[in-house]
Amino acid sequence: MNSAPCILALTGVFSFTASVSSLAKERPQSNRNQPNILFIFADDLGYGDISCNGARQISTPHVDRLAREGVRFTNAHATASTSTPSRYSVLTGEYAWRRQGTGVARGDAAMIITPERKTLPDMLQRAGYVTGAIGKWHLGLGSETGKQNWNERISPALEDIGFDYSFIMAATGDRVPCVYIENGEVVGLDPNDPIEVSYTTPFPGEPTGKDNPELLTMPSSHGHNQALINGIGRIGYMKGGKSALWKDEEIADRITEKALEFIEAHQSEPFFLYFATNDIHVPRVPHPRFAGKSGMGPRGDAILSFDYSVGKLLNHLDSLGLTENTLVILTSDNGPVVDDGYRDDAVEKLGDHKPWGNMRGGKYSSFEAGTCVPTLVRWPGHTPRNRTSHAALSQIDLFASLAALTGTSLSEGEAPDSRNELSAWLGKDKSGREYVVEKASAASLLQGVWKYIEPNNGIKKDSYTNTELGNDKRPQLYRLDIDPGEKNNVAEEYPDQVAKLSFLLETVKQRQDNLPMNPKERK
Ligand code: NG6
Ligand code: CA
Repeated sequence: MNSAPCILALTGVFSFTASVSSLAKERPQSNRNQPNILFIFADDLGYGDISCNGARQISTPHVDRLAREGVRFTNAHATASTSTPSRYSVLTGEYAWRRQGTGVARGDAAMIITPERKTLPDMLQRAGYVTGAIGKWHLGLGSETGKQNWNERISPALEDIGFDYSFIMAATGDRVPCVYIENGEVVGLDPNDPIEVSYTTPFPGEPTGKDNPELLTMPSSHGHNQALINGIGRIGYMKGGKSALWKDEEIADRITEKALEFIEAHQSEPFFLYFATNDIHVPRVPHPRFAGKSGMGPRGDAILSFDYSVGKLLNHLDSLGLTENTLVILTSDNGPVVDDGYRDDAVEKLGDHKPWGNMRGGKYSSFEAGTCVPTLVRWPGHTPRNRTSHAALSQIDLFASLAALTGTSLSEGEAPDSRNELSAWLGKDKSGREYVVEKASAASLLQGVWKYIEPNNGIKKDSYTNTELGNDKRPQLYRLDIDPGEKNNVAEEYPDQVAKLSFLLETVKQRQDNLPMNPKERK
């Protein structure tokens, strides 16, 4: 695949600058030509949840602005259909399924990406970027699961894996501890009211969703009956830290405000901001100014809240004069789910809205809606305007593509599964990746119009979330161009395709897919 000449030229300049300045000091001098990178990572936002992808019952004008001013992708994939593995892949450039312990993490999980690992923000630091992570984390903290002392600075934390600044929620909105953590320290903690967290044992005297249902403002539909915080049952038990507890309806504003501050503080150096929203994950508790506004219940209101945050960020770039020099990438960690464990009217008020677009499955699923996520990229002057691209993208490639963009060389073993697909991510190359690997219970491989799902013994449908998981004991093969809803398994009609794709999937698993291991040779 050919990279556009201007990119090659730019890359050359960047490499030269980076290597010269790295001789001078450890952290290379900022290069003002390197674009800022704003990565907006929505949570559980479905392909069909935004109006530029066809939603009619809900309007997302700020997200749509990115589509108008940049490229909208129809075939872009998260590597997994849940959060922790999907985020792991973005930040390490390695498929999460290669490692144990990368499934949906507890709120007291130890750091899943350990300090010796080479991460995307490490790489961008080498390129001279200031790096920040704001919002949902869900990749563990500290060195030992369940052993963090939440009342001291937690170590290791994000600063040890490449982030100069962090303001995060440890895991998810529905997992304790329900506090913000800024640079490893709980924000607003009263030392006289220390925090204790347990994922095994309730704290005597503390209310729980299970024992005190009368205190719940949002009843759960499954699980979510442990610590009872702000009237909402959570996963995990927690005690103390009352002054530090987040207010659910303020999370979007709080993290967006922190993002605006980060951008403003670093406006004159290249910055990388990993902005991971809590919207539209459960519990969906949007600010009162959005409550009831979508007509679709809290799930729809959370989409409005997400769009509002995007608008705040884009307007901020405008007002600081940074729009031209900022690459904005907006995507989601996995596909949509309607009822994800709280009775929040999402099912009742869905109406004709289709969070999964014309695809099958959703979050947790091997079918396409699990990983084919909304994806928009804008870098004025470098991405075409108002372009729709059907190129095959995988978030696994962000690492090597951003390395190419910034002229940063990757060392042996760094981001092992990531390839430079910058030209496709910028809307130039029309075909993109040769194949895409996705993982739910089963692994799938997508190549051209074909999608193969490996045989799997898992249950077919998750009755709690009403999700078709895509599991089948037989191999599955779908032709996505004529069957985007994966309704007709044509594996028996095309045994050669099944053999070809299953072989390719196995070779990827064995890391023998002809990928040159010398990163310089990666395309
Ligand atoms: C599930 C939770 C769900 C959500 C998910 C992780 C229950 C019953 N369900 O176990 O609510 O938290 O984990 O979502 O507890 S993710 O987007 O962070 O992967
Ligand atoms: Ca998610």
